[in-house]
Amino acid sequence: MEPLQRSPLPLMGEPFLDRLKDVAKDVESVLEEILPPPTTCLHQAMRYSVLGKGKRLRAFLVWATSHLFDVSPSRALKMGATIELIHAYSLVHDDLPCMDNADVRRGKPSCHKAFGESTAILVGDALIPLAFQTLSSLDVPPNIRLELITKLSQVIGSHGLVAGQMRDLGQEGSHHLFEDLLELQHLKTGVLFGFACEAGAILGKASLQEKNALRTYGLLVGEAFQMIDDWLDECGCEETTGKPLGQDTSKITFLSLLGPSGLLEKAQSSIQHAIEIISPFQERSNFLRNAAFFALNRER
Ligand code: GRG
Repeated sequence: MEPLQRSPLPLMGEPFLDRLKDVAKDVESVLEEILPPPTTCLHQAMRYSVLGKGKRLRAFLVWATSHLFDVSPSRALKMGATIELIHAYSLVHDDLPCMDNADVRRGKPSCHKAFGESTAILVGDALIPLAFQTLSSLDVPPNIRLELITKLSQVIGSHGLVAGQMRDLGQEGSHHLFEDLLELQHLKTGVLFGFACEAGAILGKASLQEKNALRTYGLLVGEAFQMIDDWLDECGCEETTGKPLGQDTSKITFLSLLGPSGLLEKAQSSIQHAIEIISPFQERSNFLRNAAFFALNRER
């Protein structure tokens, strides 16, 4: 496989990576508090699946979009933690033998490998209500809380994440054409990225136009993120990604459909488009611009 020449990181220097790390650390502390203490097997398994090595990029996107509107960091972090709980549930269920059947996640045995299959199902089942409980306790006006709850439930339901998973399992639709695969990955990956960015805007009482623009930015970043995920599955480094390579070789992926250079070209154009969309926010959107470059150039 020819090496993927990804672009140098124009704006993504140490300060950005430090900020990403700082936000991830803060989100981790919020998650520590939200999760029940490890006094039962179920609660131990929940903490095992949520805490640890996640990049927390979705939470970072909430933080960075809410930064555009001077939202208090504590609200943004709680919102980010809510999305990370949902993301963790989707990973636990996706790894199950009846789904993607993956033994390793974030550099350690996946939840069902460590705690058994039935516990892993219940971990996912318990993380969803915990996420909504967290959201419903957010210290914001009731109309904002309701908008966040409504949108999150739409995004993760049978017209969002779950629909994407059905397609991925080959239970619905087809993904032999590029457009079909794009729609599948839009549902499986994009919509949660889009919601993370829209959530920051909702917290910031942004206009409808700003909310739509930021959601579109998130969808495009999610698209490129997934393309790079497909590339890393074949050409990444196991130690850095925290999971075995080649897990998707039997699947139709962006890499198998486009080849490395076509994939890179498409991912770069999505990132370019995402950056254009946020340009009206000027310097305040530098974190978002760097997050887009990070999605493209990441090693894990
Ligand atoms: C409804 C069971 C169910 C699943 C929905 C979201 C999803 C579909 C499955 C999750 C598994 C998966 C491979 C999704 C694609 C998106 C993706 C690349 C996830 C990994 O995200 P990272 O790299 O993970 O941000 P970390 O570990 O950093 O949090």
